[in-house]
This record gives sequence, C-alpha cells and structure tokens, in this order.
Amino acid sequence: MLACDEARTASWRDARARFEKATPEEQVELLAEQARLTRLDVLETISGANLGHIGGDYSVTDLLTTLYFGVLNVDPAQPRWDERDFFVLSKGHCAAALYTTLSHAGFFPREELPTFAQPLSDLNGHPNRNKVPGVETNTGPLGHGLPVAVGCAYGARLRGTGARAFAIMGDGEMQEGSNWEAIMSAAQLGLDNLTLVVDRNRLQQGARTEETNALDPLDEKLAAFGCEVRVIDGHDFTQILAALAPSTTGKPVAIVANTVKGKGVSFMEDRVEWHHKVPSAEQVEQARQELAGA
Ligand SMILES: Cc1ncc(C[n+]2csc(CCOP(=O)(O)OP(=O)(O)O)c2C)c(N)n1
Repeated sequence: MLACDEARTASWRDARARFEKATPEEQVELLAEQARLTRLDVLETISGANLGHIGGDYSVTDLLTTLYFGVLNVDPAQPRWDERDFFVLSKGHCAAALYTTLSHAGFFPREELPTFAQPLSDLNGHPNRNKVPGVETNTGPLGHGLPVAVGCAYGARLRGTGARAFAIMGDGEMQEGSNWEAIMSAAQLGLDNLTLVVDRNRLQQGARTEETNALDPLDEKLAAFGCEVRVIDGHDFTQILAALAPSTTGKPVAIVANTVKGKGVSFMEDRVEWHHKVPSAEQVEQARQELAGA
C-alpha cells in the first residue's frame, strides 16, 4: 500500500483552509486552477503509460476537484478514518483522474503517477482499494460503485458519524440495472446523506448514449425513483458547489452534471474516439499549450 505524502497533505490542508475563507469568486478561481493542474498531470500520466481514458477523465475532472478541494471531509493521512465522508468513482476506467486528484491531496506521492498501469505498480488501470489509499472500493466493472456507496451512506447513518457518501457514475454506466436497484434502496432507506452524480457527457465507449440506449429524460427518471434531482453544468464550479450541498428533502440527492467528454482540449471535446485513445507526441504538445493557457 502506498503511503501518505505528508508535505503535500499539509499544503492540501492549507488549500482547504484558504478555500473555506475565500469569497465565492475566489473559490471558483482556486478550483479552476487545481482542475487545470489535474488535467495537465492526467495528460502526462496517460501519454506516459500509453493507455487510459482521457476523454472521461476530463469530463469528470471538475467534479472530482470540487469534491476533494472543497467538499469531502477526508484525511489523506488517515484514509480509513472512521468518520470520513465516502467517495466512490464508479466509472473506474477514469482512474487516472482519480489518482491524480488523490495524489494532489497527498494520499500518496505525486511522483508515483508515472508508474500508472506499469507492471507491479499499485496504480492499476482500474482503482484497487487494497493498493491505493483513498480508494474506497474497487471499480471498473460498471454498475458496482453506487450500490457500495449506498452501503457506505447507510453504514454511516447506523454508526451516527454524520458522514456523507458520494458516487460518480458515467451516463453510459446508468444503463446498468444495478444502479436503479441501488437508487430504489437509497430512496426506501431515506438516505439523505447520499449524493449520486451522473457525469452526463452523452458519450459512452463507442457511440452516443442516446443512440445506444437512451437515458432521457434522466432527471425525471431519477425523480421518479425517489431522488432530489439537481441538473447542472458540470464544469461550472459555482453550480457544482451548490449542487453538492446536503439534501433539503430527506431524499438522496441525484445530480445530473452536464459535461463535455475531453473537456479542456479542443480536439478531444465531444469526440467519441477519445474514450480510449492516447494522444500522439504532437497532440500532447498541443494539449499542454491549450491547458497552459486555460
Ligand atoms: C460491466 C461493464 N461492461 C462494459 C465495460 C467496458 N466499458 C468500459 S468504459 C465503457 C463506457 C462507459 O461509458 P460512460 O459510463 O458514459 O463513461 P464515460 O463516457 O464518462 O467515460 C464501457 C462499456 C465495463 N467496464 N464494465
């Protein structure tokens, strides 16, 4: 198991303290800069490994950044602290975005990122809770993360810790029936400490979601299954922060985060081939320049 990077955790704690005291405009700036750094590291990580899921990493980056740098009550020095909030990245193929975010908070050294998906590395192509501090549960097979997050939310309620549980699913992933069973349970149990976020980038592995197995009207379906639904722009930090606030209705919160696959790099945005494509050397350079100017 990788160990905490205490220096980086100290600077993450400082960043969180600055965030708490910042104005709403400053908070957006802090999150935007952190997300930019994450996208840059994801680019290097994936191009170095010569594999990964950069399109989905970039659609979920702003959501992950807001959670870890503005919302989650976690401690990178004690990843399994009993009273922590829980976060599950159910779309586990986007491990590079999760690893980068965790390393920026100091859960493990950022210097490990270049080992991503290499033989004997702990940073497997899909996250493993026994290898990577901060990973709550192994994901990769789609449709498994939300049921675990429901259990985390229920467990926290039974133990009375006051903790919240969050899960992010891909929109293509919502075609897995297990998600809908999990949502029914969460509603039945009145888990108002659960927030599920659908990364609604409208693309899945090889095609558009609506051409594969249509999800719309997704908001109405989630509401009919018993959720308090919030529809947002998943790249607008003000909207993300507001949507991540606790439930006001006693119901689980479902956020439909409208996002762009490949967000931040012009030639990747909303292009299905960037689900699993690796940028060439020229494309890496262009992406670096675009992200540097972002
Ligand atoms: C059960 C299962 N079936 C198939 C796959 C292969 N797979 C990996 S990613 C993916 C597409 C996921 O699309 P989406 O959930 O929309 O993710 P995003 O577009 O955000 O990357 C598929 C089919 C898988 N990981 N698990």
